[in-house]
Amino acid sequence: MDLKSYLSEKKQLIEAFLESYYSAPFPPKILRESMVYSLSAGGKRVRPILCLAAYEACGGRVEDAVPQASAIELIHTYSLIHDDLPAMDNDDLRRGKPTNHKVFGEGIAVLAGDGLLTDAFCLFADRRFRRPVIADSAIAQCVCELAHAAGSQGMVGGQAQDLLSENSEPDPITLIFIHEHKTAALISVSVRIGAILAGADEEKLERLTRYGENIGLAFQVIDDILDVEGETEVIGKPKGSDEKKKKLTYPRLYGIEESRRKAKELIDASVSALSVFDGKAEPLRAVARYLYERRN
Ligand code: GRG
Repeated sequence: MDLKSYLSEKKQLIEAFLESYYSAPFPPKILRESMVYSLSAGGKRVRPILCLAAYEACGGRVEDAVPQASAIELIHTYSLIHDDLPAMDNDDLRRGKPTNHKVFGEGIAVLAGDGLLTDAFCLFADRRFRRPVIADSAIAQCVCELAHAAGSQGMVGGQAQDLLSENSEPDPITLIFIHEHKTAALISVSVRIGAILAGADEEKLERLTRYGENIGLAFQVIDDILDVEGETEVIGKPKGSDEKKKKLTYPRLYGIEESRRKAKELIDASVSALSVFDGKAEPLRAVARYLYERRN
């Protein structure tokens, strides 16, 4: 399949939706500007694309799940804005542009993140953006799973442990906790949401959960590798920042070669989990391979 066209088509659907969602002005003007600044800064849109690809693999029509998939990107963008704050990673560059607080100030950056996070759930459950093929019960289950994955026992918990582990001795159990919670939880729930919205049966949901958990973890291992080996201009954030902050990462604990081997093993496991699916899951297989080879 032509993955490049697939990714670019889905990215366009998501970006067009997000643009229209925030097209109407609301006061105070700077809050909306700040939210739209980070949202439109050009991320890869991996999480909503995975959600749409899972929806499609379970027999859904991509167009029907675009609003709910886009809501996940609001949560991801909030996490990046907060992650860059001086109290967290204190970064100046994100997605190749000055970070939100560098442009709008810390107070507005915190609130832009809060706004995106909260709006995500409003959008997800909003009847105006729900196609009749999607059941109310599926929306309720997804809202709960999404909140759990983003919250204290998911992404926020992983971020807290990440912060607490700076300058600490390398420890494999803590490393896996951070990666599974900070990064894999949101990626994996994105895949599950696609399946739940499409009304997938237990076996398909279980297989897609396994797929999501494996690529979620692989995604962060590759992110760790890119922080060492990537180019600042390509990765869109300063190279070597993990090392500078003495972060607990795969390369720090295992070295680059072993990290790459681990990432490959996780990607292979994710693709194997899809064995019960037909050709409709081809985009999910291709995305897994693309994530392994990505340069940004
Ligand atoms: C609650 C104050 C407060 C903060 C929470 C949870 C959190 C902030 C941050 C954790 C999120 C984080 C930065 C995870 C790292 C995951 C990661 C690899 C992000 C980069 O994702 P990409 O590559 O980015 O998909 P693009 O720019 O393509 O969207």
